[in-house]
Amino acid sequence: MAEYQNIFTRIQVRGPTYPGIPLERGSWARSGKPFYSYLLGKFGDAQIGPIYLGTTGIASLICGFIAIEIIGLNMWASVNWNPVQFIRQLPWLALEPPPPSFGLRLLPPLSQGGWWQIAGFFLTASILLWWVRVYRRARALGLGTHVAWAFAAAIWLYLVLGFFRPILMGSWGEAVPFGIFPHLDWTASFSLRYGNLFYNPFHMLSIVFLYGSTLLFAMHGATILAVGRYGGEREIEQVADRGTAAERAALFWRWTMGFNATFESIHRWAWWFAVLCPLAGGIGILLTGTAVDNWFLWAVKHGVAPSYPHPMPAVVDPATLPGAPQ
Ligand code: 07D
Ligand code: 07D
Repeated sequence: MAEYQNIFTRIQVRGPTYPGIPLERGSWARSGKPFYSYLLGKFGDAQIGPIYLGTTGIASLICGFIAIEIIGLNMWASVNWNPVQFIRQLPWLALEPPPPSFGLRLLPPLSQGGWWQIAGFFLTASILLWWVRVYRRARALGLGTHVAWAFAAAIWLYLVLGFFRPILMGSWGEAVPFGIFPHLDWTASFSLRYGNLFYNPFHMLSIVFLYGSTLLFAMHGATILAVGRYGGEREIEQVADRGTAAERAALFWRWTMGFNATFESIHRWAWWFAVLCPLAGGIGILLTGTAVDNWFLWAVKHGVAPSYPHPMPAVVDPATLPGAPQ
């Protein structure tokens, strides 16, 4: 039978707009009179606002704006301030970190990584301030801080890529450039330089959790949509008080695979899979070039990849011989 398989929400709840629970002292007032949007209601809650600006939120937006501004203006300058070329070439433009010769020097010349450092500083400040906002808003509402800690896992990978690992390697030149395709080129050459990241067990684990997250998300989203007709999307009540929806959903999975998650545990599974993806990934990146220089050779050494016989005698690189031209 035909089923509703559309991404758009079917029902939009309307009534008096909801201002939210009273806030503790010291909080900012919420801004903006709430209103309804039919179009946004197709994707989520139709009520827009009120929004909480707050000190860290505003500071984060300002820092983010400065970072994007520095990145954008540098990219624009790199095409001689030509607006058409800026738009046309945008995905290929970059703001690169300092060259390796500068090591960990702070503030090299602006055109040689100085701007990259300043932009990185403001982007990082913006992300960290946004983290504080997420944490504090959760606390103000009496919530757990699960969202903040999940966000922290992503920030961990971000900081490993652009801050912790470059410091351990002694060079900002190890960090990721700003730019859409340039950061993909960096990713590919990083893998090549360190002997194929596929053989890094933490890259493997990160992929497990990435793929696992999509699988869990698909199973969970589908299950809840399937029992929506029995009120299944009232998930939290059904953690403790299994209605017919929860019973049916559970039985479906017990029938098809013999075991089922619960309305509580599935969210714990989802949270851990999502968090472990960048957490494991960050460990893998931190080890690369610091503890392990070539993941393929590492894998051969540990029996993960086969070692091939050497049909040719080893040749010494003439450049390393005494008397070789420098
Ligand atoms: C859907 C939520 C919305 C977020 C979006 C991203 C920006 C960047 C800035 C032009 C799922 C907003 C993008 C603000 C604009 C400038 C200077 C989240 C959703 C829509 N990557 N990456 C992308 C970032 C790294 C890799 C896209 C950021 C590592 C590969 C986008 C970071 C490595 C591919 C993007 C970061 C890596 C991408 C889509 C930070 C290893 C793709 C992202 C801060 C992990 C894909 C052209 C998306 C693509 C892609 C942003 C880091 C690899 C531009 C902000 C260094 C292989 N990355 N990335 O939807 O299409 O995320 O690239 O660390 O194939 Mg990346
Ligand atoms: C980037 C966390 C930081 C993001 C933050 C967000 C803003 C903007 C704006 C809302 C994504 C900040 C947001 C500033 C907000 C708006 C509008 C999370 C980030 C804080 N790989 N690979 C991974 C696969 C290969 C390589 C992870 C698959 C090749 C490198 C993941 C394949 C080579 C790195 C993964 C594959 C290579 C990775 C990322 C297949 C390239 C990493 C997980 C099928 C030739 C990263 C250990 C993640 C990592 C990473 C998947 C292949 C290189 C699981 C499926 C062999 C260098 N790869 N990869 O959550 O952690 O990222 O590695 O071929 O650094 Mg890989």
